[in-house]
Formats: sequence, structure tokens, C-alpha cells
Amino acid sequence: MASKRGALIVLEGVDRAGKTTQCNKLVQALIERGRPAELMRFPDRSTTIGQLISAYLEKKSDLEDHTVHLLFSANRWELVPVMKKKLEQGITLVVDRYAFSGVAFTSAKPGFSLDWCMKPDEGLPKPDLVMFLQLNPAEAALRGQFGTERYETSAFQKAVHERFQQLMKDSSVNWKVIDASQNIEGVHNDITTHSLNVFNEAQNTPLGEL
Ligand code: DGP
Ligand code: NA
Ligand code: NA
Repeated sequence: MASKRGALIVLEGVDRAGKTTQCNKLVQALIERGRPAELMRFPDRSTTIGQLISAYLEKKSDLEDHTVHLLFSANRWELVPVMKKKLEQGITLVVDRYAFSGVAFTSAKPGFSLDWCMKPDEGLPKPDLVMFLQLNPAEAALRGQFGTERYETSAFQKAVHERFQQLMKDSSVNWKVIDASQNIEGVHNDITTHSLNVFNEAQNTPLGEL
């Protein structure tokens, strides 16, 4: 019998909610507790598909909206063999954005249903836990200016936030809402508690599929 698998833990949220900081801190906290853990992020801009996505986000290229949606999904799919291998080796993956960002961002564009947006990600490894860093748009605005990448406008982020609220109604996904208006350590404590709670269940049940 193989040793126990790692947990698949995802952080989601609108831009400036502090996901990247919190992902890094969670990986460190898990390692300090003797649980092997690694960070992943989507989009992974290092692959060939990731470079197409990166150029699109930096507005160096334009891509048709359905096309870019499928590229983001393909970027997740191409990493699935690596993800499965690490999880089987007992490594917990802390993932900065996943399929839920895919659905929330594309469905915030006119003419895209949630259902259509979810299809390409059907069958991806299902996270044991998805934490949504909740920050209302007004508080997010206090954290400074948006960058210059595509999607980084308050109107679009507000639409994305609404789509996430829709997605969180899906009880087949283990969503936890985190109050991201707390200070960094407060958010970190909540995230660490939820993550440690998920280990027993994750290690005794097979990895699911979206
Ligand atoms: P980040 O590197 O985390 O800042 O993400 C880059 C941007 O891409 C961010 O605005 C969120 C957006 N994004 C992430 N995943 C997807 C996806 O699957 N589809 C779409 N359309 N946008 C995404
Ligand atoms: Na960004
Ligand atoms: Na990302």
C-alpha cells in the first residue's frame, strides 16, 4: 500500500486579496509542521501555452475570448500529470488560482454562461479544499492601484467577484470563505487551521474529479 497522498489545496479570490502571500506562508507553515508541501500557480506562465497566456495578459497579443478560455484550461490540464505524481508522493499542493478563476474570469465577459465555462475543466483533480479570500471591492481599492494587465479594472473585478459568489453555492466543492480584510497573520491563521483540518479526510479518500 502506497503512503498517504498529499492534499490539494486551492486559494481563490479577486486580485489584491493577498493570495500569493498567503500561498507562500501556507507552504512554509505546512513544511514546519512536517508536511511536505509545494506551491503551484495558475496560469503557469513557464510553459509554451503559459507564454501565450502571459502575452495575452500583458496585452502584447489579442486572443479571441473562447480561445483564451480554452488555453487557460489547457494550461491546467498540461500540469495534471505533475500534480498527480506529487500528490501520490505525499506532497501537498498549495495552488494559487485554479479552475474557479477560469470560470469566474471568463463568465464575467458578456455572452459566457457558467456551464459553458466549466466544461473544459471537467475531470481535473478536485481540490480537497478551496479557500476564497473574501475582500469587498471597496476594501480592495484601498490596497492601491491596479496593475496594467488585462482584467485589472474595478468594473471587471466586481463582475468576477459576483461570479465567485455564484460558484461558491456549489456544495460539491469544499469551499471555505476567509475574511481577507484581516491582517496578514490573521488570514494566515485561518488558512492554516482549515488546511490542517482537511488532512485526515484527504488522506483517507481518493482524489476526486471536478
Ligand atoms: P495572476 O498571475 O494570479 O495575477 O493571474 C493572472 C490573471 O489571469 C488574473 O487577472 C486572473 C486571470 N486568470 C487566472 N486564471 C484564469 C483563467 O483560467 N481564465 C481567465 N480568463 N482568466 C484567468
Ligand atoms: Na494579476
Ligand atoms: Na496565478
